[in-house]
Amino acid sequence: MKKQLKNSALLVISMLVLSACGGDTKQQDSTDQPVTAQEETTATPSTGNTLEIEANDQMQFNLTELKAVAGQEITLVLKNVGKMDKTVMGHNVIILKVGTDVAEYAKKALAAKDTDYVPASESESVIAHTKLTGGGESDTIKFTITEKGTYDFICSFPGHYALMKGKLIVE
Ligand SMILES: [Cu+2]
Repeated sequence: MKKQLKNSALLVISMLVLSACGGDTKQQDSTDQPVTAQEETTATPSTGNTLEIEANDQMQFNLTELKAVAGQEITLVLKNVGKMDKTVMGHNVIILKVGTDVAEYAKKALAAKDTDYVPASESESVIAHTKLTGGGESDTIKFTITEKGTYDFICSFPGHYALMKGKLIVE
């Protein structure tokens, strides 16, 4: 009889411990959720297929990753938030086909001053590109990518490609 009581007391204690543990993990879950939601909003600041990217006088894009949906028209806005003239600190966005040798493309672009550093000989490698912008200017382009994949984008102004590059992820 005494033994039985002891056993049931142990059972109650172990159940309490178990439920306390369950409560703990639930609490952890609810605190984790807002954090992951925040991460998602910072990773994909653009909604739908309208993408906006900024370029500045420090030779930087504000984003290194853009996300879009395959098969739907993409609107890409390049905002040059700098102040310098396009002859000294010009910026563009060139989206390249998968398999393009990006370094080689940038090299060819160096010699294409007459066409704003978009080499005509390499047009087969280009999906879309903005015009060359100077400080305070912007350009909007529209294009569609039907194949899902990860596409390189760069600014082809001489010397910029090393810093000004990123990935367009099409899903
Ligand atoms: Cu640039």
